[in-house]
Amino acid sequence: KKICVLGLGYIGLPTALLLANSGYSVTGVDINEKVVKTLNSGELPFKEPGLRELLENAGKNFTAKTQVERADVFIVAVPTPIEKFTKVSDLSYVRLASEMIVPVLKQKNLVILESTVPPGTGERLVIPILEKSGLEIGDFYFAYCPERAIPGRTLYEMVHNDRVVGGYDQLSGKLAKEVYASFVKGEIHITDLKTAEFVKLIENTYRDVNIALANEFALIAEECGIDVWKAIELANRHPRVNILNPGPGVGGHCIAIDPWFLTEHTTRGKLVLMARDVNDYMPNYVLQNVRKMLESIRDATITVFGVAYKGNVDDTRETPALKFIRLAKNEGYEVKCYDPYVSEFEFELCSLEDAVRESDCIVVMTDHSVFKEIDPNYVGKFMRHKQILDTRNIVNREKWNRAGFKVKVLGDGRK
Ligand code: SAJ
Repeated sequence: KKICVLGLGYIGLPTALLLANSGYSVTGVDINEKVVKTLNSGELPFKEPGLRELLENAGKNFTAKTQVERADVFIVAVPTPIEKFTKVSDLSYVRLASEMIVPVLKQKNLVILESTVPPGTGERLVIPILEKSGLEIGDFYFAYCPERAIPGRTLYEMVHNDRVVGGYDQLSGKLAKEVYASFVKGEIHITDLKTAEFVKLIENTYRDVNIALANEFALIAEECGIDVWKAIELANRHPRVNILNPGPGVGGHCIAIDPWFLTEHTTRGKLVLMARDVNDYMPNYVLQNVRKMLESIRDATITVFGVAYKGNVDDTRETPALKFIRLAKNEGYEVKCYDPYVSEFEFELCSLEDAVRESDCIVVMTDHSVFKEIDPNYVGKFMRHKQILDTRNIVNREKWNRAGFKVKVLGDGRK
């Protein structure tokens, strides 16, 4: 059987390679020629543990192209960004991918949408585009099958997580399940189209709201002079309480976006959007803390440790670090960034030494494991003032104190 995967990004590429490794003949399609060339020369367009081995093992079962070809199954895994100002989903890539399938769509083909979309998009937008082929739904099959893998553990989770498959009709659901069953070890649950679209959105909204709650606790604790980290640790000893970690805000291409998709067609969603607001405020709050630490220093320089949106990944999409850096620069601070994972970013990235040279305060924005190993005695030698603000609670306070650093952890309740 032949499968065409449209969109070779963080989800499309691993999915295509898992299918190729399961024996399908897979064509990966991307409108970005650079991605196609990179893959065909045996290289990867981004890092993800285990992906290289999969590409090597796929051999002839996988080729990358810029054009869609005839196939039995089409999987659409293109990005669905959010329009910055209106906060409305941008479905232009989904539209384009669906239109690319139209000329090659045949009877009994199965089209699967994986991209995150507002509930009802499959039926309202995608199926009508596919029907421009002259075929009617029923002549071809359609399913919505969201991905749940977490960047950094994508391949493990793609194989081991349970999956939800939303079929337009029973047969569509059954056929889509068969495709995923070739590599998924978790359970595959069949439901209808719209429910599957909705499920994806409420999963990420659940996480966003819970992170907002942790952040709100940090803000309250700070005012009360309480260490939120200790408080959360104790609260989590309750058998039915599991509070997440406060931090500098929520980034990534899903959690900060999906709550908007969920609410774009409804009159409800106040709680959901209030959580968005809390999380979006966190970079401002980080700056408020930095301002206090730099109060008496003229022409202060800030060193940002980590611009990736979370630990141990190279992804900077929607990273809260970007908002923090922009705000800090607008106040006249010089900002230097260090992130050993990231190679491309809106602002220049420095080596560790250059980033801390003549700096007045380090701000840990990302929980990369390597940051825990940094020697405060070493970086302290380069700095003008030895101060560190840790928004992730990952540095060892005693160790940094011993090296002469003033340490502030976000939410620790200390002035
Ligand atoms: N974060 C916190 N505190 C926490 C946990 C996370 O501040 O306790 C922050 C992270 O630093 C990051 C953001 O939240 O900035 C999101 O990170 P994440 O690790 O929670 O999630 P993502 O965006 O990498 O992946 C999520 C996952 N969804 C859920 O856990 C419900 C993943 O399973 C999805 O597949 C993915 O979104 C997606 O593509 O939808």
